[in-house]
Amino acid sequence: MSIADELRIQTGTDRALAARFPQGFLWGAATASYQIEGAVNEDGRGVSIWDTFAATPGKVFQGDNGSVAANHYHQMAEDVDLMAQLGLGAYRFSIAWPRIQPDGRGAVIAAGLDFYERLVDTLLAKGIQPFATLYHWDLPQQLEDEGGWLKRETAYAFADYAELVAKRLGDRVAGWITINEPWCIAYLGYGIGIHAPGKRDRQGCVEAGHHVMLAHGLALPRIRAYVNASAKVGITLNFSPAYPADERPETQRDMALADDFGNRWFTDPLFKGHYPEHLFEALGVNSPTIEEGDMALISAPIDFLGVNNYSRVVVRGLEKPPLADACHIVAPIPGACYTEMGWEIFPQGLTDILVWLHQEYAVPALYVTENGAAFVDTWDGNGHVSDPRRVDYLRDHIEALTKALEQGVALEGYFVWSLMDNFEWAEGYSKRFGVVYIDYATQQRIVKDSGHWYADFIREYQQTQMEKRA
Ligand code: GCO
Repeated sequence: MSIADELRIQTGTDRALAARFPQGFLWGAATASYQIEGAVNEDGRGVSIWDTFAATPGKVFQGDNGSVAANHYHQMAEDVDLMAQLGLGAYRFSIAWPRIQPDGRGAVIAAGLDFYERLVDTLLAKGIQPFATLYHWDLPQQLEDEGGWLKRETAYAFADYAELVAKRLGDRVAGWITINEPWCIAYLGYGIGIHAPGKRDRQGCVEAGHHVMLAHGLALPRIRAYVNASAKVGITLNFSPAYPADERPETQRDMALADDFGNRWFTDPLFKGHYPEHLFEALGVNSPTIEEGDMALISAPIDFLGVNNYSRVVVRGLEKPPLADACHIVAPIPGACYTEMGWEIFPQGLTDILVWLHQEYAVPALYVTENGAAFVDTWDGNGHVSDPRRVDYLRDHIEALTKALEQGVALEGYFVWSLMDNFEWAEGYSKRFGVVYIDYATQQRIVKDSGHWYADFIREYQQTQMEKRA
């Protein structure tokens, strides 16, 4: 920990910040199956689209893949111990569909369900609430071979899979997230092809987006049928709030386009039961095929919305209206600070997106299900990884949450992305997001300064809660 950090803690800044959070606020960390588990050929796991994509030359940085990753499949108990040491109240993980159903439907692998059951029980034994994401991008390859998310059938297969997981874990999992980031699945995976399955098909991209939302809608009642009364069921979306570079009318116009594309594409159907009016036209495509009843399924009430936010975009209007995904995004922004992902550090964006969701959609409950930063971290070979910029990032974003709470936002928890360094999709292992460092050569875990800071902060929070009650 740096001297500056120590001083700040001593002077009570973090304590005062911690005291501003309400009772019962959940402090957690998040991961996803393909990014940490490894063990891709074990216990009958089927092939996922990310195995295939990563094996395709040129798709992932340096040809990295998730076959070993952070070896979490084998070090799960140790990882849960670490979470307990950090004092986490909740852990968000994802379930790998191909571990449960190697072909995406039919035959179920007992060992797959057993693994997640062990994880859930190990968490509960340590007093950590399990939050399970059912789909964080590792689609069984067999389903992709049949058309993947371009096909409606995939949504029905997902609902069957969701039900069988809920049947097994429904009595123990506190939070259920059907799908992680439909926008990334549809646009990055089927639109521009920088994520698995690597398709470049503009029309297909909006069809895929609709089928992913349908999957969510179909799965909701099937999950609810098996979960206990206090469990919450929701979905996680990613947000990139848009800000104007100037006051020209062209800028206002393009900002609205960027907002429809980056934010409203999935919140409008979820909470208003229709897609943004001009979105598909603005993307230069036709509306996806929507069957009768789809929008009612998609907009059925959820218990919470998961918000993933890392950054924002600043838009400068072009002379002629661009396609919604081709607005001029100002970069770099003069004077701004960036993470290793090239994402601007802009905590106010997190406040704004939470307040907007509250005001625009009256979302019943919100969790920040991902927020964090990649920096170049170096391990000193002993017990220390100094990452002062991540400490600042986390503190500033946690402070941004208090500004949303003050405006009446029903925010119930925060999950830092990520618990540990992991396979950062197309960036491979080149980007480290963890508050725990992974030495990939030895699979040793080293808590970074940011992890120690987060643990201290959680402790401060708990103490202030106790004092309030006394
Ligand atoms: C996402 C994914 C995570 C990423 C993280 C950093 O939000 O894109 O959910 O799996 O690793 O966001 O890019």
